Amino acid sequence: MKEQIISMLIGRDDYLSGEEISKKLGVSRTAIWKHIKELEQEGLQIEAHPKKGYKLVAYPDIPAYFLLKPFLSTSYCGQTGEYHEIITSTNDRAKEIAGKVPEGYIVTANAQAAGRGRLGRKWESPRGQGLYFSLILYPYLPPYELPKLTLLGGLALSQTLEELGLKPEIKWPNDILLGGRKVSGILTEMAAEAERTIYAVVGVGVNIEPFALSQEFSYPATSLKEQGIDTSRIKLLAGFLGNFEKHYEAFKMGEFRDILQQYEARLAFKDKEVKVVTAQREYQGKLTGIAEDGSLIISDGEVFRRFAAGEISLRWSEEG
Ligand code: BT5
Repeated sequence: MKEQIISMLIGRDDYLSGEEISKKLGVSRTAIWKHIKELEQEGLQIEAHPKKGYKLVAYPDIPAYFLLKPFLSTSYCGQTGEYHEIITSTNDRAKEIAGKVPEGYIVTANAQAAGRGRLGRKWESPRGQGLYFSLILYPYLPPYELPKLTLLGGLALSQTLEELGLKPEIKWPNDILLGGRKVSGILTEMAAEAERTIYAVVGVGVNIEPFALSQEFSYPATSLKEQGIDTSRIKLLAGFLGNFEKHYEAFKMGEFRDILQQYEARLAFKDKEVKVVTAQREYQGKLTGIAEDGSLIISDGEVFRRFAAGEISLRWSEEG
């Protein structure tokens, strides 16, 4: 109910009468008033005028879908969703409800108790310090196409950061780097039958504030604050969703080539020596680019090898 009230008040310059709200939501004006008081206790500033009604003046920067409306340019991504003050993992929650909610539904959280990376790794998600969300999609595509969603996510986030004046690079397949340090990671998960995708979940974590890392990181980390950017999580999320939806629509129409080109233009370590570590062994070679199917191409001077996302980690070869 409170979320519905916010959705009605947000993005309006004028007052909305208590009567109109109560009529739309089918509850008494006293009930509305009680909800407004609760919202004020939660940090929203609402002006109440005895005749004119209510007006939302200010609200905290929580990445909740019901605060997105004024910033959203999408037709379905982020138009529905749920917000949690704390959750184990937004990806886990998204997988739980996938199939029961509309496409584009987002699960966002202010903190994650068990944020996850790939291959059982952790994603540190302290309260209020980052943006943590998962986007639920139902692509009508064969499962082998889905790793490309990670690339779409990386491109969309990079472009969102570019709109803030930053110069991100993408460490294939799923890390966004600023000044050579990791500011964001993407975790795409899915459920599929042999030929048919049931759902895909694109989970994104972005560091906003600097925080002390509690574990040894395989890669140096940074945050938007450390890169001189002060942005609201709501605007960042809305920017990402706008860019992502555009690419996703093109991708569903089979237009991946252009996306790939834009992705490659931001590729970290392009034409540099890198080390690729698979479960079985390590390869060293030059990172020459990304193949049509989204896999990574490494050349050791004689042989070109392709690596699919998910099975490897990529290291800057000088890291040792
Ligand atoms: C990733 O995995 O980078 C994917 C991270 C996806 C996180 C989002 S948050 C919302 C959604 N819900 C989830 O539960 N997950 C998604 P990977 O490439 O495996 O990188 C993991 C590694 O990054 C860890 O082993 C650490 O070394 C490092 N790391 C962990 N937390 C970090 C952070 N906050 N900033 C930078 N690096 C971090």
